[in-house]
Amino acid sequence: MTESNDDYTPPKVWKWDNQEGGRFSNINRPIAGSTHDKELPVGEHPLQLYSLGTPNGQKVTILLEELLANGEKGAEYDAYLVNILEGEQFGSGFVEANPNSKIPVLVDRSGPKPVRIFESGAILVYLAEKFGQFLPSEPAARAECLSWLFWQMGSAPYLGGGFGHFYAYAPTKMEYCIDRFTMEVKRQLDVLNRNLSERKYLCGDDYNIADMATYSWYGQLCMGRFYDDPREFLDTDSYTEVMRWTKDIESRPAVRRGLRVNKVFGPEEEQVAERHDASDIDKSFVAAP
Ligand SMILES: N[C@@H](CCC(=O)N[C@@H](CS)C(=O)NCC(=O)O)C(=O)O
Repeated sequence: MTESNDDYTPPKVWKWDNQEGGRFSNINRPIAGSTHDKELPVGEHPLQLYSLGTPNGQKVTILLEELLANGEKGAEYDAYLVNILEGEQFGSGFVEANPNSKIPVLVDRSGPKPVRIFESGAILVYLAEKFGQFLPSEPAARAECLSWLFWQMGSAPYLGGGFGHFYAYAPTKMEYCIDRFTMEVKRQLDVLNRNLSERKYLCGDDYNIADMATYSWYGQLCMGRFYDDPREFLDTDSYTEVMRWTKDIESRPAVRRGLRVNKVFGPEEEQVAERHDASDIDKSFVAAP
């Protein structure tokens, strides 16, 4: 990699020199498939989650905790930690469950044959349909929910892979890249803000999987939880409806529980590296004085 962009002309054929730098340089690779043999562990619950407490992982644990809070015993789950910085997503068992080598992955072992689901949006739809909750069945309401869910799935890579990468992780600060993705992220926040100025939740009066997915990214962004806290830079407080909605969602006990699962960064007392029982999360809440 050259330090300055001014003297770079792309070669005829790109070659992997494994030197691009940045926080994820030791796991980035241009080929798919596994790098080593490793089976996935299997716990005792019907649902097995292999994940990490990033927004893509948290949206799933929020839904699981919401389902459990509503009394769905079949939503009991084991949440195993996948350390992506150590390359655990390239183990053979993980790749069998997700050929794309990214967290989160869910394996449903409640039926005669295990069912694997990868892509966080697909996991949310699968669970919502399995339990008949948080995804409306009436066609127009369902279409609105899926529209916002897919909006999040399509938009977040601009926030994470674009803005977050160039603002916080890239080895040098490049104005062109930061400007381009800041513009897009602020536009996305404005899309949300306008929608939420007319509705309590993204799709109307009811909270659903589109809110869980979008809160995990944009709500937590507005709380300064990642990318070196860019709240001032993005002027997130000015998106008042997004802030109102974020605080409403954060007031839900199941959300606060889901946020802690597979978390291995942030305040130590909020970290629950693995969840195999409700008590694993209970222990992480400091008792009120
Ligand atoms: N579209 C995927 C994205 C998942 C994703 O990007 N996961 C990241 C962590 S948030 C990951 O596993 N990265 C590991 C890698 O890129 O090797 C989803 O929503 O499930």
